[in-house]
Amino acid sequence: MSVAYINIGSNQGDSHAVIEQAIALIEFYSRSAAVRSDYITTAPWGFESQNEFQNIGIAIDWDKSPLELLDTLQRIERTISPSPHRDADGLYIDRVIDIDIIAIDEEIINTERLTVPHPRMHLREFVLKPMYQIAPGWRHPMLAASPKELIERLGC
Ligand code: PH2
Ligand code: MG
Ligand code: MG
Repeated sequence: MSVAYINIGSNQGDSHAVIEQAIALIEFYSRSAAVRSDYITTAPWGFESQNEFQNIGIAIDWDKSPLELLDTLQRIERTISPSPHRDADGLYIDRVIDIDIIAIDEEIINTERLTVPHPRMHLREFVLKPMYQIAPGWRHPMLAASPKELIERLGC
């Protein structure tokens, strides 16, 4: 059994409602009750848009493989909203729902489909602050730092 740390974001539509729907589906498929952070509201990171994001961090128990978790989360994303997350040039665009694996215990995974810990987690306030709430004792296995230390390094 591992603990999976997941971040869910939305900056289009009824963001809180779709995020709650995503959490309910994740709880159903993981047969686990999510530990959840507060919602955090931030400006879009890495692209221009007037629509602020709502993000939340959750922790769940997961007893299958990391790739089965990725498949499950991608299926939930498509169930909630089939619209793409990037434009034709590969740039970020507004999205109804985005569900990202941030970490699985303190494992390091580097495969074509999945990189864990999430490669940009240490650059993102909307990932680090929820992570600090749900997993203050977790340590980044490559950066050797807790969520609080990563928040301090980022200066947010
Ligand atoms: N997700 C992105 C790009 N930018 N910005 C915020 N504030 N929140 C996000 O979840 C987010 C983002 C790519 O997935
Ligand atoms: Mg994302
Ligand atoms: Mg994503």
